[in-house]
Amino acid sequence: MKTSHLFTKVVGVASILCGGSAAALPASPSVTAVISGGDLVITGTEGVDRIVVTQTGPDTWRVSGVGKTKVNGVASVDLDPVTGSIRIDLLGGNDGLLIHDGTVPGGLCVRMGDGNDNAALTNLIIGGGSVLQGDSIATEGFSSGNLVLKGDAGNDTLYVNNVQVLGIQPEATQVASVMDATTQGSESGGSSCASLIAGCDGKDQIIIQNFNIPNLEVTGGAGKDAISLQFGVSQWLCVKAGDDTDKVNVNGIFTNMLKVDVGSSAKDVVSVSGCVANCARFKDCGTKGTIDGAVNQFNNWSVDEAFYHNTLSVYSPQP
Ligand SMILES: [Ca+2]
Ligand SMILES: [Ca+2]
Ligand SMILES: [Ca+2]
Repeated sequence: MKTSHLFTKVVGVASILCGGSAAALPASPSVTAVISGGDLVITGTEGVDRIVVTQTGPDTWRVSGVGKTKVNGVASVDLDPVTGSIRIDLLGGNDGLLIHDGTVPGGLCVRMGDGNDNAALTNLIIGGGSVLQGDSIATEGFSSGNLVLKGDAGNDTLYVNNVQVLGIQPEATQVASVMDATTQGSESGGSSCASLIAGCDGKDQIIIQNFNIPNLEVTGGAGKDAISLQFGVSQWLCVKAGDDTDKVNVNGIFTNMLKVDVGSSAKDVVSVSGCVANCARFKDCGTKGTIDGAVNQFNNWSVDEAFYHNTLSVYSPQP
C-alpha cells in the first residue's frame, strides 16, 4: 500500500514538473462549456453553479463563472462558432444563471435541475436560423427556433425579459388543434411547436415581460406558484398553474388564443387586465378560485363556473 501511495505521489509531482496533463491531477468540479456540432453545450455540477452567458461576437459566446464557479477550470471562456442551439443543464444545487444580450441561431434549452435556482433571460432573440442540432433538442420536443426553460424541482425563480422567439408559425387550423391538445395535454406541454417555460415542482416565481413568443406554454407545476406575464405578443398563450394554491397575473397581452387554467386546489387567484384576444378561456379545476380584471377585449370568451368570485371585465366588440 505504501509503495503504491508513494508511486502515485511521484507520478503526480512528475506531471507538474513536466507540465504534464491536468488529467493526472484531481480536477476541482467545474462547469463545462463546449461546442458540439455548432451547439453551445453547458453542463453544471451537482453543486452550486453560478454563470453568465452572453454573445461577444457574430458567432462567439462567452461563458463566465461568478464567485467560486469556474468554467472549464478557468474564470471565463469564449467559444465559437455557435451556429445552432444553446443547451444548458446546471444539474443539482442552488444554481444561478443569467443569459443576456444575444441572438441564438437555433433554439435555447435550459434545465436548472434540482435545487432552488434563479434563472434570468434578458435581451435575447431566439431562432431565425434554419439550423437546429443536437439530440436533446429533439427530446425536449421543440421545433426550429423555440425556447425551453425548466426550473425543475425546488423553489425556483424564472425571469424572462425582452425575449423574442422567431421560427415556425403554425397554420390557423393547427392553432385550434394545439389549443385542444393543450386543454387535455400533460403538464409538460401540448405542442411540438410551443415554447415552454416551466417551474415544475416547488414554490416557483415566474415573471415573463416584454416578449414576442409565437406559441408559449407556461406551467407552474405542483407547489404554490406566482406567475406573472406582462406586455407580450403571442399567437397563442397557455398558462397552467398546476396543483396547489397559485396566483396568476396576465396584463397587457395581445394574442389570438389565451388560455389560463388553474389546478385542483382551492382559492387560486387569477387577475387579467388590458388583454386583447380573439379567443379566451379561463378554467378552474379546483374550488373557490377568484378571477378579476378590467379593460379586456375578447371576441369569444368563457369563464369556468368553478371560479367562485368573478369580476372579470370584458368588452366584446360587435362583429
Ligand atoms: Ca448545479
Ligand atoms: Ca430547481
Ligand atoms: Ca402550482
